[in-house]
Amino acid sequence: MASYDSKDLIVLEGLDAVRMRPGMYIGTTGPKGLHHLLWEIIDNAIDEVANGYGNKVEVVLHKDGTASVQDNGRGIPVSPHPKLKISGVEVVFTQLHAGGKFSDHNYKYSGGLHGVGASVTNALSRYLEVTVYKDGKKYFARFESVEKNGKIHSGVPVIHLKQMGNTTLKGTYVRFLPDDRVFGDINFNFDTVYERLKETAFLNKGVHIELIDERTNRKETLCYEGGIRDYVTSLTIDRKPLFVPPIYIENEIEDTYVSLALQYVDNYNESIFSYVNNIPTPEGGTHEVGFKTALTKVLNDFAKKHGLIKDKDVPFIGDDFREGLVAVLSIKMKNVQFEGQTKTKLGNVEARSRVETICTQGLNEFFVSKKNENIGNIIIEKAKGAARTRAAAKRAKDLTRAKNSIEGSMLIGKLANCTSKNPDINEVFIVEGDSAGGTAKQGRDRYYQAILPLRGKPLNSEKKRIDQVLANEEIRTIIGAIGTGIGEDFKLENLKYNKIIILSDADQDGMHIRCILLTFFFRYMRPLITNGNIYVGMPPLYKVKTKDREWYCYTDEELEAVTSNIKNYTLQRYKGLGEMSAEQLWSTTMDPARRSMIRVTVEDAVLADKEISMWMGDDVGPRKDYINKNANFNKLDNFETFEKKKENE
Ligand code: 1YM
Repeated sequence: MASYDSKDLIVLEGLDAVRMRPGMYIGTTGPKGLHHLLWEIIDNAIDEVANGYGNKVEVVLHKDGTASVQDNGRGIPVSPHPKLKISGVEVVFTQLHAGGKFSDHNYKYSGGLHGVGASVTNALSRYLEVTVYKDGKKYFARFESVEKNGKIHSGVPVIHLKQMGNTTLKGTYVRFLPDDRVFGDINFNFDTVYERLKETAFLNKGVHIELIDERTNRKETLCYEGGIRDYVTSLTIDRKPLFVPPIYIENEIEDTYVSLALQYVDNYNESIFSYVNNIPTPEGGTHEVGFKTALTKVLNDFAKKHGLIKDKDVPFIGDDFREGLVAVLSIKMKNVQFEGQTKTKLGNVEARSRVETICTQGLNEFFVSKKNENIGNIIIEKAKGAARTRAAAKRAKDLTRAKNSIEGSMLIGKLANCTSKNPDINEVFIVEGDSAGGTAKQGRDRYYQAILPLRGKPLNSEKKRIDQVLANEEIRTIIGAIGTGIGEDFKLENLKYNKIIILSDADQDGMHIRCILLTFFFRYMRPLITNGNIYVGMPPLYKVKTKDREWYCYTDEELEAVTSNIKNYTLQRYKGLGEMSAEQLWSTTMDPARRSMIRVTVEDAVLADKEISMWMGDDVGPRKDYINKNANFNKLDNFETFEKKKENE
């Protein structure tokens, strides 16, 4: 049986403090804190192999509730500490912040988020055992939490480090049982451990990590020869990377090691994952600033050098180069200082210039190479899109800011407004095409119906992005006419028309225009949709005429129904609104007593939004299919029909 004496307890006062206030050392005694115990041990093992003293770390979650970690490094020092007169192993597991006390040389990058070390794991365990394989010998030590005079003492060495015989192995094995008196639940979660190890494997290229769950007989092996390159690839694999493989650079300045992997994908997000000494820095900090500065500088230079910036182009800002960027930045340095709300932001000023220098040099080298020129072009193209979006959004914003003065301005020129000033009864028809717009102007009830003709042309090309839509003069006219403003500035009380009715042809172009408008309303004026102000007008598709009667049919089914009962009729198919006379348009489509309209719901708008994304993609096949399946507003399936009354009923 193990034994200990009073002098052991004196050494351990620090650990008792940990037990008294676990929160101060591991944050919480919930699942996060529990897993923290394991991270401390894993971090030590990883530090050892990452420093080149081994290549393998094995983590086991045992049936008895213990967890164990084994590495094949040098083994924790076993010789007595010169001052404390206890073995290195005991120092590591009983002294707070023991890491680095033996030597500062190889152990320079240690220190987790709290930097507390393995002794905290010991302090919060029922027991902890260490086996060291070193210089042909096997050593063993055991620590326990013991009760003496009604007090619990943590991490007491009950078996002092002792030699157990010879071995050909090398490394360290640690096994511990978290204390159920500290943690409510001492069950390790496989997925939590797996995700953490996966991140660790990405950040430490070539290190073999094995996770074994003996409770469920699951076993996972993790090893990434490409390191953070593989990390970036895994992040971009289902997001359409614009080029492969990721750009990769690594270098060192004055004991600061920097590695960077980056790629661009076909979306508009910026995803930078940064780390310092394998610790995530989600709040960023000086190292991220250094990287961003370098990226902006190098790409601007590239664009200039290759004459990619034309006079008409919007000048770039840094953000433009980070649209669609997926990057992992990992640095290792001494004496890290964390700042910020959650202490996950790097504060060291020296990191900024070092990272900037390394990234600038590395990226320049990459883009100077002839074979990478095309990648540079792709990124610049992407950035140009971002710059245009930005400029368009700003224009739209300025426009709405100036909305009070807009009424008399040029922009509103195309709007044929109504006489009434009562928004409750007023309607505006957004009509596709100038000629149909003209017809609608003649056919309307000018007292409460306004007409806004939309030139189809600038909108119906397939490659329209929403930013280009915003830049579009017609859209800006719509914004001005509706009166509410957009985005953050939106104010429903300024709405000038209770009904906003989209009137477009029943063909692909018309469908596209409808989608663009709905997407626009969805993204920038969503309350109009939730409030039920947006409608899609339904012009008839056919006119059936006999000697003494005529019918308008709005769907193929209706046509079928009408024509099955009559003989000797003529059939006119309306290909566009423009083919109708003013009187016909009024009676079939605009007259509230006779027209059919669809009130647009958020679901419809979401669908339109998705469709627009499809349109922007390059893969024409699925896009066409999708449009044909989903974009047919005349199919009515998805819509509530309002005011559906027909002349011929
Ligand atoms: C399963 C956990 O802790 N491995 C480990 C830890 C150390 C060393 C090797 C090590 C470090 C150094 C020299 C050094 C630690 N040593 C210390 C301390 N695996 C695990 N493997 N020799 C061996 O840093 O100089 C702390 S951790 F402080 F004793 F040096």
